[in-house]
Amino acid sequence: MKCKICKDKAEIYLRSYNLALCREDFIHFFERKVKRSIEQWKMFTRKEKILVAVSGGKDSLGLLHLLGKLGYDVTGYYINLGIDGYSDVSQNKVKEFSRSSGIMILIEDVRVSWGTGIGDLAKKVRRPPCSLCGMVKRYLMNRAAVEFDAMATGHNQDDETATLLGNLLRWDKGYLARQSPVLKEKRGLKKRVKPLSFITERESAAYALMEGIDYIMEECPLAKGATSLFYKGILNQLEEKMPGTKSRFLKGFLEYQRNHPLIEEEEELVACKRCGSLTTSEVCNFCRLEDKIKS
Ligand code: Q46
Ligand code: ZN
Repeated sequence: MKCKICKDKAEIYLRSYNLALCREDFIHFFERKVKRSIEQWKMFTRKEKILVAVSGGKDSLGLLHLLGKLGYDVTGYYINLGIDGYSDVSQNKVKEFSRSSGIMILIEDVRVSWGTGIGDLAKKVRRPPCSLCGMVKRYLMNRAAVEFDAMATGHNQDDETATLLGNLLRWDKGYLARQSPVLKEKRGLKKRVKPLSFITERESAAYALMEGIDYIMEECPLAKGATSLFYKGILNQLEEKMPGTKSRFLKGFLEYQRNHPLIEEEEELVACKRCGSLTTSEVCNFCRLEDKIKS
């Protein structure tokens, strides 16, 4: 197969676009697509300081690499969650990326303050690991983002469509109202952006490989059985039969949401007695977790 643009040997075929591209033209296509999302959704400008959450995986490292390449003011942020056989490998990938790219990455390790990783902790407090992990990551990320203008994550189109499907199946209006590539700065939380919202998992993996990014290929072992993986499987089956389904699903929702905005019911927020972050109760979930660990 030949590249549609330069007629050289194609390296990748994108079925939903019916487009075959060589390495160079794919990289160009990918970068243009992300840049367009950043501009169309007014995510950020070159004057803003962006904190990019990285996990060591293809999406987040690819995003940090790309934003650095496009000349944005980026810093990475990595949390070592103390997950056996996974976190230390991913941290090494992150460190190596920082060394070779020259992009600074701030590193935090939950074991330093808690003496244990997220898996053990979840057992102790009897919560599903991903729900605990999500809460901890959000809190630490918000805290780290204080000196930045926005925080970016590497969620791709596959992640976003799986989340959308889950939220729709539960008719979770609160989450649906907040599902967007950009969440403006609000109530003590920095602006949150997802520049890879319209990039497929496959495109993201191809970009990381073609750009020579060394990332962790394994998935987090605690993700096993997560409903999001089940939704991804179902969406992949739909995509297989009807190419373009995921993209239409997500774009259609965002378009509808733009014309008929769901109004998020806002609970009243107060400052957490311990840490001062905004929360719905006297003491925030994170501080309550720390209290439990100490006791
Ligand atoms: S890191 Fe944490 Fe994920 Fe692992 S425990 Fe679940 S939420 S799967 S993105
Ligand atoms: Zn608190």
